[in-house]
Amino acid sequence: MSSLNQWIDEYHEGSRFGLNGKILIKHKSKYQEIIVIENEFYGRALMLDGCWMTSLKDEKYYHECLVHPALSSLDEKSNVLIIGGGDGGTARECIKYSQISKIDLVEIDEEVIKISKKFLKEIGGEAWNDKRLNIHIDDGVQWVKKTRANFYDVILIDCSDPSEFSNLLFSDSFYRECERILTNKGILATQSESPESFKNTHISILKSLKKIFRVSETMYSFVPIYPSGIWSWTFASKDVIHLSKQNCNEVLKIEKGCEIWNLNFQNAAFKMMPNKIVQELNS
Ligand code: SPD
Repeated sequence: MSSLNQWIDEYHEGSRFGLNGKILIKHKSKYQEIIVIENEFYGRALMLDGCWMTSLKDEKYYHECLVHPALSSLDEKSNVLIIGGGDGGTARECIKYSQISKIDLVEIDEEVIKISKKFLKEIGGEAWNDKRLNIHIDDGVQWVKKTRANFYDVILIDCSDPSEFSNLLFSDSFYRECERILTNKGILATQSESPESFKNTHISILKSLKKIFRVSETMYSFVPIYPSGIWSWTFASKDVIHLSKQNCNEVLKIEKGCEIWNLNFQNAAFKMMPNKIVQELNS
């Protein structure tokens, strides 16, 4: 691998988002091209098929927002399903909750896990050694289909942007299956793309979840290395959800240990829907 610094860009609809640095690995798996680069400001960063996924410096913006609004507000959270999440960041945030007894992480591409463990080991951290974490190399859509009804208390969808091989993770049929395997008081949390750089996909996810679940709420924050920076996460349930209930000691302790997420941040983030999105959802 070249020791010279070079630019690696994510191209997105006439814009590009680049990081400069030394490429540590460039590997073609059965599913996608995987690159890890070492950047001066963001540290090591992972790119899959031309899209930035995460970096050591900014990953907490993403993983803390996907996990804590759901887990901190739930009373029952024994069984957790993570779809995707092969870098381990989502699992790392989950293991902070003592009530969780089992986490199934279903990642289609084994190479993403291997490369993350080797080059980005801080992201998964202790999760990789946690007895509650069960890794399954499988297709998330198939996994959900073969799971019995009312099984998971939490489903966390930590997927890439829509593409030929991830499209189904954004479909009504998949969300319906998720609804089926979720417990009655359970919460589904999904990254729901950007209201700016992925506006149509964002609106389509929100409309689907609103149609299929009794309640769904979206929060907005930033992921600096993603196209346009502004990002969203949506939380849905068959029951009425109270996403601001962080009142037990464990949650207060978790809140103190977070870099980005806290209750105030979350409450504000749920009120950040840009008006153009509000209007399109109402039209
Ligand atoms: N534009 C990139 C969206 C990717 C979301 N998933 C990131 C995976 C981090 N665990």
